[in-house]
Amino acid sequence: MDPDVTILRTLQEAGPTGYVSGEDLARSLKISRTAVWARIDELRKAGLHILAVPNLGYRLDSHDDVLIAAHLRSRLQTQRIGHKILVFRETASTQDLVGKLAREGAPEGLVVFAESQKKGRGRLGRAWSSPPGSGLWFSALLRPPWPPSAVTRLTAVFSVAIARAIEAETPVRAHIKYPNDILCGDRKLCGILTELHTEIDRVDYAVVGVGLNVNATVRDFPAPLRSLATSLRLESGEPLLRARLAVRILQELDALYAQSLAGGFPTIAEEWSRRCSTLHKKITVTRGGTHRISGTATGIDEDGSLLIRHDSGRIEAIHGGDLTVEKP
Ligand code: BT5
Repeated sequence: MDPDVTILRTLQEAGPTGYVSGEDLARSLKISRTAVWARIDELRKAGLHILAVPNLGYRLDSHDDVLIAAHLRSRLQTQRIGHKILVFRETASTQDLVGKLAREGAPEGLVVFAESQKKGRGRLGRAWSSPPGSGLWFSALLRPPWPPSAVTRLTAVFSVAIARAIEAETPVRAHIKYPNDILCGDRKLCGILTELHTEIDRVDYAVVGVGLNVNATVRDFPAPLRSLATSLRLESGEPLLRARLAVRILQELDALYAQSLAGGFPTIAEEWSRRCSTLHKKITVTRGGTHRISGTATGIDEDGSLLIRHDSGRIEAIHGGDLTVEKP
């Protein structure tokens, strides 16, 4: 195991007030005390606050809002998601990075975070605003053994995982809006982007990107977004530790993804429906700019497609598109 992960796990196990001696760390890692010191120094340079007190040892101050791969890894207990984590200070788009690593053969479960993105994107080439340090901008690599038509499930799995994590870690009440948004009231808190690489009738890989506004203030958003977007901080009135939230999201994702692989997607679809604010309402879905489908949203099917009941009673399954709720 990565020595940084072992060091951080040991410091976490000692608790917020406990110290671990350099000698104990050196013994369990089978390296010298000087080498332990060098690792700790690197972790400090990366932004972690680790106290060193003579005769007591090292203590981790858990109130740092930094994203560090070893720190995230040390707190995860997952089967698949996050077995490898990379964190970049700045990148064009985490989607592109993960796509490139996928083509080079990276295994499922890789997660890439960036503190900021220069070319963060949404669907259909739309821009995603990703200013430094204010949110969680990450992409995960998955290789589900599903036909391409079933991959919309992933967007639902991610939506439920994020909604659960927000509920567990914050006082904010968020809800899902089909197909890929998490909102607070009418404002967008999070967007999910599922991109696929397919081979005839199977998925080679899927890259699922998450943009979640965590500590953004109004000024962090570009002017046109200020009336449309929100953040967990704006909603709850206080800043949050992004690493803590990230760990919770990855933990929930791991459990839900495993459940969907084991045939348990219908239960996830039920939870998605309970958390979705746009069901049982008259809606219009616009696809390809002009193609409109109107009816009542009733749920999602086993592939993650939205079920719409037309006035005639006919049920149609659709995926993608932009949804608007009709005013009564
Ligand atoms: C999405 O697209 O909502 C998917 C966004 C996915 C972003 C993540 S960040 C990590 C990974 N790397 C990437 O490059 N992308 C993914 P869509 O439904 O098309 O919504 C895009 C629209 O959301 C834009 O046209 C804006 O109106 C709005 N928007 C842009 N930035 C926003 C932000 N930070 N918060 C709220 N809304 C935003």
